[in-house]
Amino acid sequence: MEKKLQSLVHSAKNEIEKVMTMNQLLDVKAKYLGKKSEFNSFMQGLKDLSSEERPLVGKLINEAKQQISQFLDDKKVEIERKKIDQLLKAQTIDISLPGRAFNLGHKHVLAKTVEEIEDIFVGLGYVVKEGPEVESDKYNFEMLNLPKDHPAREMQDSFYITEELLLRTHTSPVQVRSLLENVDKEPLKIICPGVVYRKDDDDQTHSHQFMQVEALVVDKTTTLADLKGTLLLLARKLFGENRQIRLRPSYFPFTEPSVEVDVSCFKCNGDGCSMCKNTGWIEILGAGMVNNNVLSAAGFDPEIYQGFALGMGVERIAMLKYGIDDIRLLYQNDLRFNSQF
Ligand code: 2NL
Repeated sequence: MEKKLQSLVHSAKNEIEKVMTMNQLLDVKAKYLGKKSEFNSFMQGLKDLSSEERPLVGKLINEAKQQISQFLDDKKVEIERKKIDQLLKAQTIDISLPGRAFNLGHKHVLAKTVEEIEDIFVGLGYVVKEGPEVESDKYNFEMLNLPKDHPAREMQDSFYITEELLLRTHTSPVQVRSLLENVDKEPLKIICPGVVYRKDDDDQTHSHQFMQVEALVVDKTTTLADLKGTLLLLARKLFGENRQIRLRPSYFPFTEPSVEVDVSCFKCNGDGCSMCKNTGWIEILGAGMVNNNVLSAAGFDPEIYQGFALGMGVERIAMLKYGIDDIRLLYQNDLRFNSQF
């Protein structure tokens, strides 16, 4: 009996080892442990044994059954693991495929230049101020020492909405508003970036709409020396630490004295080249000490207060910095141009 069981376990083991699929495994299980199995006939035979033999043989049969069950269970685990391995292999992602191109947008070169200028002044403690683009004749001209019949109005011909309303020709009215708001006459340090309009024929270097940044400082002790120091710092931050500046006398109705500011050529270092038209200098902005009439009109006593102001065209700064030769490129939204910066 024992021999018979042993050979049964042995042949079950052999057959289970050869099994490849779940169905085959079920067949083998039925063959060895099912109702019509040899095993079952051993169980049936137990009742014919004596009461001494029955527990001994029963134990042997049980042990054999447990062994066969264990072989079947192990095989089942093995088949399932193989199936998962095959699935994983079939589902691997081919990471050698090129990815899809993703176009990330970025700031326009003009916006970048405005922010760069803002950052320089904010670093010096200035506050950024904005105001309306549709202005009154009073704030845009009269408060800035440009009365109605003044010949200097010719320099800033505008787009009029009514006799009294126009598109601002500079951001100076924003500064006038700040002076008027400042009833306690606190020291003032502001920059005013924004779009301005002038009736002009568009060409390579002119546009009827452009961006300006103006700066204004008013205090009791502000002098031309403060203006020069600020201009030198601005020129070096924008065009390189080795730059020098040069001030030339000029005229603006809202400043006295007025200056035109040049920076030493950053291409030839002042030796003379096509960029600076062989002069070694490049004009970058206009500035001056705030005209007494402007201070008075805004309620600041020029005997007590004085200040400086400067104004620059952002397009001009951007064109110089990035070597752009036509102002119109800045407005055409051509990605071939925009994506270069
Ligand atoms: C330029 C020159 C300038 C100012 C703007 C200003 C403003 C006030 C008082 C006095 Cl409230 N001045 N602004 C002064 C000098 C020059 O702009 O070429 N801009 C494009």
